[in-house]
Amino acid sequence: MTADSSLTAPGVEYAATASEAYRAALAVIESVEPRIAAATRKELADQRDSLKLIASENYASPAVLLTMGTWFSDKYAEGTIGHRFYAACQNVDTVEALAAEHARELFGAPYAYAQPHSGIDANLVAYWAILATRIEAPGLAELGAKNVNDLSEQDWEKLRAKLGNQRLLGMSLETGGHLTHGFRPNVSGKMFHQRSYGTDPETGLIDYAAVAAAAREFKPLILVAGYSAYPRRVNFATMREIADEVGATLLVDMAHFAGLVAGKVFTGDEDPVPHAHVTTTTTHKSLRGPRGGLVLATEEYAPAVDKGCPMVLGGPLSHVMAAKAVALAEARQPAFREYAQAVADNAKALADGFLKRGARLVTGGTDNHLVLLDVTSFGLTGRQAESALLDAGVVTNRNSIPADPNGAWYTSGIRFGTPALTTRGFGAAEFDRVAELVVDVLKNTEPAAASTGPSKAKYKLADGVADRVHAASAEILAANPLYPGLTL
Ligand code: DSN
Repeated sequence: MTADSSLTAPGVEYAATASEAYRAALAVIESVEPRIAAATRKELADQRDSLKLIASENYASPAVLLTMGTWFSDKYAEGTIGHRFYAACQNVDTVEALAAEHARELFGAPYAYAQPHSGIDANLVAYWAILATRIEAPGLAELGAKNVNDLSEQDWEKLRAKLGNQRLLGMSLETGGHLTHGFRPNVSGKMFHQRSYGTDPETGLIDYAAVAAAAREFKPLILVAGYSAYPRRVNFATMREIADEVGATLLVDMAHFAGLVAGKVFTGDEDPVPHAHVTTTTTHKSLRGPRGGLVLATEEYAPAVDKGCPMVLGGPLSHVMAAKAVALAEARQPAFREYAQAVADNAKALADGFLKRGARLVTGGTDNHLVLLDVTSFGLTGRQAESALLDAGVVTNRNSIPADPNGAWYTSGIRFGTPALTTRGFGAAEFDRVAELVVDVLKNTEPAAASTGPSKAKYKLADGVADRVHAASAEILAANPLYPGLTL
């Protein structure tokens, strides 16, 4: 085994050992439920054979994936390191402490919490930690109590009402914010009075003066920065100034771009960690780890974040925390910086490839890992474009664009991301070819009438195009294999 588990050039020994491990694991699974073994093999084949451009997906290393398949899965460990509600958690403590240590070192954070099961969980932990620190603790002090259980029913009701009556300002969904930033279908929208800031309708960029004006007027307890479909960088120093001016806590959700922060592509004002009070992330997107979340915090918020379980979370997934530690160790290797820079360079190459072929991009380009294509210029909805691309083996997701005429279900955009294919070894030339193939599909797709009238989902892809694009992408994919040397 080599210490460098880089996926694009793994050592021969690494690939051979991983192959043996997977063959053995699949044989064991096959003996119990062969259909699951077959689906697992098929998933690898499908991932190997498609152009995966979903901005929130990646390919974790065999070391990360294999770490999840162990007996740590069987252990209950509610509580936190050294303070568990169950006995015999000494090895879970080791794992959780290592994951937190790697996260602190990688991101330069005073405190890290490795338990969240997802990005939504990480944000919930963060919200409740902020509420506990800023509302519950002073409320208890005012009432002369140390613990919520010491309050009378009447005082507890008053405090609960206060906890449930706070304000949150975040980026609007249609300009790239996330559901967990206070939107009604998500619990965050039910917990908080929410307002949104958007982007400048002309440039598509965040207008910091408008954010400041909204913050002054709304006076939120929490200002949320971060996005899942905004193709530009954010100045977190300015966001912190805005938060400080109105007495808000700055929460940055870096779920999408954590890999660019870890890889030092985003530094200074663009690195959220030194500026935010609390930073949340997923671990499986550009960070290339297992599915899960992390919370980073200043000393002020750390004690409340540390109570994430049982405050908000169920028992920690110790096997996933172990895999987070492995992935974070990988992200601390020099090769990860090269990877992160390539992710950003490749996004630019993809954007340029679209622009030179006449496509329209939200904000006119990108300077992070994602590109948002406005498919109305092809006369299509996002849903039609997504389906036609999938027919040709190009895996993307439809996404709203600012002032979207087709709403959040059909949408008018397609979001592309470079983290996954960069892991396979794609460079600028390959991403330019990807842009060419995507434009080929979209130019040859037309909306189609449905029997009940025109439908925003129906489309017709011209004959032969899917085969042509499949054949062209098969060549690039073969030249950049997924898990090279891994045979089942
Ligand atoms: N599903 C993630 C994304 O695709 O951006 C966010 O929840």
